[in-house]
Amino acid sequence: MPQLKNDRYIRALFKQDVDKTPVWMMRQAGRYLPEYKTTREKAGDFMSLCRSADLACEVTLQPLHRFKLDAAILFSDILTIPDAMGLGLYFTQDHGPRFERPISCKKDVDNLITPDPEGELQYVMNAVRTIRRELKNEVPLIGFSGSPWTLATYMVEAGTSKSFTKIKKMAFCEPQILHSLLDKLADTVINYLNAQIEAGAQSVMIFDTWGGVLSSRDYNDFSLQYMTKILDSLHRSFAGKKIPVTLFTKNGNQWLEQIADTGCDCIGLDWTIDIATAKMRVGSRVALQGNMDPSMLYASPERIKQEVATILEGFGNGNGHVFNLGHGIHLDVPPENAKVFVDAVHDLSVKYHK
Ligand code: 1CP
Repeated sequence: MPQLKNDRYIRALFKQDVDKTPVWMMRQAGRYLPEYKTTREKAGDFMSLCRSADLACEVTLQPLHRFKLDAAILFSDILTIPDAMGLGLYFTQDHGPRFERPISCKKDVDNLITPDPEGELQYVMNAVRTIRRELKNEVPLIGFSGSPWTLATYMVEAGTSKSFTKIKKMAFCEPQILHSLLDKLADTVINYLNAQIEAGAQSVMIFDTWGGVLSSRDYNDFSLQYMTKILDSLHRSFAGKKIPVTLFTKNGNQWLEQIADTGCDCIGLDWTIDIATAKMRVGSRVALQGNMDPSMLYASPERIKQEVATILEGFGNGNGHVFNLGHGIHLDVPPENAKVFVDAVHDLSVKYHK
């Protein structure tokens, strides 16, 4: 296996020495980049962009041509899984995802197909293979999936939600139906992420975007236990290389200790927690990813640099920090500000790695 030219991101996830703190941005490929909009127009619509290995590869690499990012992330979406399970994904005018056939009863769950990652989801694996070839071992490729709970919210709510009433009604009135859905999703995610690793993903991340809407008692039952099941069955090394896994529960700060107990390598932090506090609580056990407020990218270059410096100082000396935003980059952020951010992480972090 050829060596990565820049392996800072992988080394940081294993808490090994690095020369600078590695950085990437959630949603780094997307609508804030004019070149993304051009490629998306060429593709016609969002899912056609995801289904074309060449175009998905093109947009994956676009942010890497502009910024000195330490990792690439597969261009795809978490909703490829429910789509492949037969729910009929489509995007409405305002780009919100919707499903033609949402889940509302036991029969719907029983009828779900278990997708074959090299069948219905082969377009994702083809994108991974194409991106790996084109990356030429410059930086690692991150594969990803939604968590079972987060995928289930879209499948039961029929799209995005603010109050999550349909899925919570199912959770509290017919929990056995929801558990059978979550269990099927966990099995599907295991197959999907393992296939991404076999296709070339060098690290994987699980996005539990909506885990934070659960009560402190329900989080383990409906979200964390299924992520733990996934972690227990993922390839943790492949082709002689260890594969690090990051878990990100947005609004999940109250559960950092439990998340670290799953055996993940890294916890993704949103911006609401002080990284020094997070490090004190779990930093001896796992690496931490995060955690600048994405809206800070609207600020002046000076303010962005100051915020990066504060977060670096909060983490302090020692290994195990991957710099990132606390959630996805906003679509109206000036790309120049993203460059200021990435460069600041590299420039200002050298002193913590001597
Ligand atoms: O082109 C467009 O306008 C479509 C917008 C878009 C993009 C750029 C969607 C639809 N998905 C994506 C790409 C995407 N989605 C990536 C690409 C890799 C990257 O550069 O980071 C990733 C990792 C995702 C993951 C994703 N999709 C999540 C989890 C991460 C998060 O942001 O919390 C979620 C919740 C989704 C659902 C989704 N897909 C698209 C939209 C607009 C949404 C959010 C809908 C909602 O608010 O509920």
